[in-house]
Amino acid sequence: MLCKIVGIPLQVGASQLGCEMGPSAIRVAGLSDALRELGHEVVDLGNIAPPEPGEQRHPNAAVRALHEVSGWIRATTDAAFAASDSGMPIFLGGDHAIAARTVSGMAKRAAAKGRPFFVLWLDAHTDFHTLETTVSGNLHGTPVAYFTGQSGFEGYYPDLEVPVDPANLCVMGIRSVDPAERAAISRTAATVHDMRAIDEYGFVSLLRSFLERVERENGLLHVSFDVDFLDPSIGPGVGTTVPGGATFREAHLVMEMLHESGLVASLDLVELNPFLDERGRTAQLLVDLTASLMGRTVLDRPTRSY
Ligand code: DIR
Ligand code: MN
Ligand code: MN
Ligand code: MN
Repeated sequence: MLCKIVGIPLQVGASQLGCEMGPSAIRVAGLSDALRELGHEVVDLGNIAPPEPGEQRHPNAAVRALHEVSGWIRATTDAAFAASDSGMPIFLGGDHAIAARTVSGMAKRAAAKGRPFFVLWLDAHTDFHTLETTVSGNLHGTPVAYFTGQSGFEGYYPDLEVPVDPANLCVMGIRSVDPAERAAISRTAATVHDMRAIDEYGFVSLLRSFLERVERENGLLHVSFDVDFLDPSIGPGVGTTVPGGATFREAHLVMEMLHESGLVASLDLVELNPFLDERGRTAQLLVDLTASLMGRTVLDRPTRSY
C-alpha cells in the first residue's frame, strides 16, 4: 500500500496550544519507518501551509480563532482530495477541526469514485457543535456537525460540496457530550456508541456490525482518531483528557479489526499535544496503533476474523 503522510499543524481550534507540534512528534516517533517495516511504500508530503492572517467574527462571542480555523479548513480540502487520488492518506493533526475538511475531501473522493462514504469517529467527544451552539468556542468541537451538513456554518466555513450522510457515521468512545450536541446528534441517524455501550457489548461486536455494513455497501471508510479516545493513563498527550477511555488492548484490537476489514481508505491522527505528552509516549502509541491498522500483528492470523 502507498501511504501518503500529510501534516496539518492547526492548533487554535483547541484551547490548549501545542497541537501544531503533533505532525512533528508523530514523524519523530517513527511513523514512516514503522509503515515501511510492514512493507508499505511511504511518501511524506510535508505540512499544509498556514492560511493568511485575518479576523472574522461570529454572533456567538464564544467562538475563537474563526478566521484561522476556517482558513486551514479551506486549505485542507484540496489537499485531502488531491492526496486521495491513489494510496492511503494519513493526516497528522493538528487539532480535530482539520477533520472538517479531511473528511469532506474524502467524501468528495468517494463521490468521484461512485462509492458510498462512511466515517468511523473514535473520540471521547461527539464534536457535533455548530458555531451557534459551541459554549467553549473551541472549534475542534465542530467538525462532525459541519461535514454532516448541519446548518449554521454558511458564510464561515467553506461551502460543503459533498455532505456525509449521518446514517454512514459511527462514533465510538464517547464519554463527554454537551447538552446541545446531545440533542442535535440524537436527531440524526448517526450511530453513537458511548462507553456504556462499549462496556456492555464490547468494541468487537459493535465495530463488527458497522464494518459489515460498510462492506455490504462497498463503501469507502475514513477513520478519524482523536487521541482523547484513549484512556488518559495511556494517552496523556492531549489537552482534553477524559477518564474512562479505550484501553491499550481495546485500541489495538479496534485497529487490528480495521486492518482485517480491508476497508480503510484514509486516517486522521489528531489532537496529539506533544507539549503535554510524557517523553513522547503518546506519539509512540499513535505510531504503534497505526502500525496495527496497517497490518502489524503479534502472530499470523487469518486475513479476516470478524
Ligand atoms: C467540548 C469538548 N464539547 C467543546 N470538545 C472537544 O469544547 O465543545 N474536545 N472536542 O476535545
Ligand atoms: Mn475530537
Ligand atoms: Mn475529543
Ligand atoms: Mn478534541
